Amino acid sequence: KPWKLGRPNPGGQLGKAVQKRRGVEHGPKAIRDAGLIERLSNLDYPVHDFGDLSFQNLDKDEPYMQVPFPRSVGRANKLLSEAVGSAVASGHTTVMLGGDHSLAIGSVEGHARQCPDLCLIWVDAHADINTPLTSPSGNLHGQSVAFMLKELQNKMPELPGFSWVKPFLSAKDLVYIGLRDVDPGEYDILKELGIQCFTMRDIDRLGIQRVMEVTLDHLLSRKQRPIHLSFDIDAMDPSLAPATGTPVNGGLTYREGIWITEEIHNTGLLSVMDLVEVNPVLGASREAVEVTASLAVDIIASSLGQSRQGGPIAQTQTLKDD
Ligand code: Z70
Ligand code: MN
Ligand code: MN
Ligand code: MN
Repeated sequence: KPWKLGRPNPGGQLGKAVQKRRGVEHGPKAIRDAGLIERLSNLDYPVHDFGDLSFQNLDKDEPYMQVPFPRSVGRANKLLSEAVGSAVASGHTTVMLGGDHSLAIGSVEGHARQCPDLCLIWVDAHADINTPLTSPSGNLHGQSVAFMLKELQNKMPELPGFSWVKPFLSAKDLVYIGLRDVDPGEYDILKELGIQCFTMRDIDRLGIQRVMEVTLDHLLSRKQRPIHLSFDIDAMDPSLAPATGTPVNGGLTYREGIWITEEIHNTGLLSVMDLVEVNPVLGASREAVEVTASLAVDIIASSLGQSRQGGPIAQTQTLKDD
């Protein structure tokens, strides 16, 4: 029985693939309710909550090929891009709460306008690198990265609503962590572009410490530059993050998730992070929603410097050396 957030469950009666995921727009409220602002305030930062952006669904927004609502999603992302861009420009380390992962298009684009040499760490069960032509579902949350990559420019049709997005990221400036549900067309793109991917199998093989070492070396060894962390809560194991649209078994443990974010924090280079795909309508119980939102708060706080040892961590050293 779906938990109802004190109001009728808008997704409950609807069977179709897109509509089934309704409710993800309530993710930010659930994350705030789980205490995000208080937790960040404890980290000695002045925290400014810019509040929610309001997005309108456009009336005549016919699917393009099989992509639903392209103009509305494109317009929302343009607004988000401007909001993230101005937050970064005014010197904030910025946290973007979703919503679904298509919002990364606007978030990373707005960040890149301010910081053209940024690199991107995509933590997700999914690669979200389908083009509208390879996508099995049509859903834009499975295509975000394809809009960003220069190398995919000639594989992207001109989608209504997205003419403002010009590809801005090179494949070498992107690393994936946590993949375990990759579509055939995505696999081909990842291989062809030689993108650095750490699937769950790689994490099992190498351990998360080594994965992060190689990730940060790959992105930062040539030069120090701003990091964009795009964290899809479905990267975490569904036992820890049940309230999400596309749970996939065999995900990150709590400690792997926190290790990733601690290591990113320790670079001192985190500039923008996204936390997306918390869907309070899909939790099987109130508790399922609360554990998911509370995990999201832990991931954000850890990315921004909350430590497990009561003080700052000197890189790859033991407690006594810190
Ligand atoms: C599938 C698609 C996806 C997130 C689901 C699923 C993609 N690869 N991404 N949920 N965050 O439809 O493209
Ligand atoms: Mn999704
Ligand atoms: Mn995703
Ligand atoms: Mn995902």
